[in-house]
Amino acid sequence: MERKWWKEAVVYQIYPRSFMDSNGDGVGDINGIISKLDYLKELGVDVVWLCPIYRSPNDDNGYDISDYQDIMEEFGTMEDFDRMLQGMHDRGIRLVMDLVVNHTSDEHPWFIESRSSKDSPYRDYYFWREGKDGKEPNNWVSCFSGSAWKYDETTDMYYLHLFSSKQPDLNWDNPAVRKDVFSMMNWWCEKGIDGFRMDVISMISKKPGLPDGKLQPGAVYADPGCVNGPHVHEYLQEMNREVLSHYDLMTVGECAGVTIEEAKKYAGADGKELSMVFQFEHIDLNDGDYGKWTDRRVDLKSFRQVMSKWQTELEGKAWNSLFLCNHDQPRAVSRFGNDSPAFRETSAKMLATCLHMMQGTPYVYQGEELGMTNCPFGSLDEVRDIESLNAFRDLTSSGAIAPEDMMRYIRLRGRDNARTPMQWDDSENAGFTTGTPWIMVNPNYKEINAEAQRKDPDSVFHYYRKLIALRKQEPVMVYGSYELLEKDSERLYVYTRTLGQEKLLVICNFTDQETDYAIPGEFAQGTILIGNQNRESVKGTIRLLPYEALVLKKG
Ligand code: TEU
Ligand code: CA
Repeated sequence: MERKWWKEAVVYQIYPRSFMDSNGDGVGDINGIISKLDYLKELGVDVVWLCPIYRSPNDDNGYDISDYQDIMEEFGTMEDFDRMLQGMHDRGIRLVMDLVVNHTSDEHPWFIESRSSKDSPYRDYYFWREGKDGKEPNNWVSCFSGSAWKYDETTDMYYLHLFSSKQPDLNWDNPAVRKDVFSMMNWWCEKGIDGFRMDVISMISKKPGLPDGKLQPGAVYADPGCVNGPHVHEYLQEMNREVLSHYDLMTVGECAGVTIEEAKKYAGADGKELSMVFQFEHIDLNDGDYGKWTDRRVDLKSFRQVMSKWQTELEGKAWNSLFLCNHDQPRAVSRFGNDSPAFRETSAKMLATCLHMMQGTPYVYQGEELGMTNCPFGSLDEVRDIESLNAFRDLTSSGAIAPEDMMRYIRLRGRDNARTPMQWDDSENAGFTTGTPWIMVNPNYKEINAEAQRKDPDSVFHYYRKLIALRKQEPVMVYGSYELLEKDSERLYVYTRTLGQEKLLVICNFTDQETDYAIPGEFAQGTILIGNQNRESVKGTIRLLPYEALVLKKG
């Protein structure tokens, strides 16, 4: 397998609005990030993926961009950005930027021009269509509820927005759009950034003719079926030729709806498109009748089956990215582990072990390295996320979900769980801001914060540090092949990684029950590489503690 720096790296994701506020306005900013670069260095991460910092009216926290080559005023200036990039590079940390080019803001000059008249040279930068029988041009639903079309009086036509109505979709079938996007990307590369995380890149090629989707019984709008469209690979290969291949970059596509077959194209070892993809199959496992708005839990069997499928099927053909949470997801320990005081730290370490020992590039989302949990939002007034707010409005007004149930689902699945301020210390507002934070601070910051954990060698923080450091010492963690053991266990997730003579055995107890496990003979002389309990040695049959994780290296 070809060695690449981005296969050996660990990525840390920063959501700038919630990371660190330097000037007391309650909003995280670039100078705040600069003040925490030594913290990232201490953790040992190699790459930062920075969520959007571009100029934006903030309808979707920066995923609605009005100028790709300028910085959001609340976050700072381009000079601040340049200092941050330099500060990262000085510490051996690379910077991957969020690239949001499926859509722009409706306040982007291209859209303002496009909207102004049917003859505008920018008209075909977006999707404009006539209404049908006084209604929307087709039945597509927006990812943020309601129709994906918005009527615009100026020209008496509708425009397409797969996300909020302030995020009109760019028309990638127009070569001028591609050319402008590519030149913007080259501009950032010339500045010296090290890669891109590509927002909903699997949706850029729409179905020709924009046909109606298949309506589910009782539904008003249908899934647009816009993922992995007919030209997506052609456009990414063009992007690769025009931009990516000219620099030494790490690229990761956010690919909702990606299948194994598609992933082999997006992230194929031939390097024609991207370095790796984010797939969401394990993330979508606990969806229900109303998508994510449910209290279903993920069960170990389906989780293990999905993860194993991606591990084995991409082996040698494409590259995985490994993540359990991000800025759109609830906190990993709350969702996949157990965030009660008794098990929070142990289960957070177990999940980290299970993930970082797999084949692929691991991602740590800010606060995950502290075992930060979901937030007990009291009422809708405390919710900021457009997705949750729109879904609450639609699903409760139609009577589909009772308001108190919906509030409960938001506490379990809402994106704001990931967006509460980073918990730096036990001072007011968790040390995030001296002002009023833009979103509530999780009240558990006195127990869970970076300062306390940096001092405690047994903390989740130091466990992540150790895992990240191990990756540098153990090529088998990066390049070893994966094999699942104990396929039918109700409690344990056990697998091996093998590279030549090197072999690791990874044992994770996903339950709050003690569980016996017989160590396979070939590991009888094994040593403990890492574990979340203070075991000195292991032999024969061991009794695993609740949420215990243990990695043995063949002797
Ligand atoms: O997310 C795309 C996406 O699929 C999510 O919006 C998803 O529908 C939702 O979060 C699941 O709960 C990307 C960004 O990561 C997200 O923050 C943006 O809101 C979105 O694109 C639009 O740019
Ligand atoms: Ca600020």
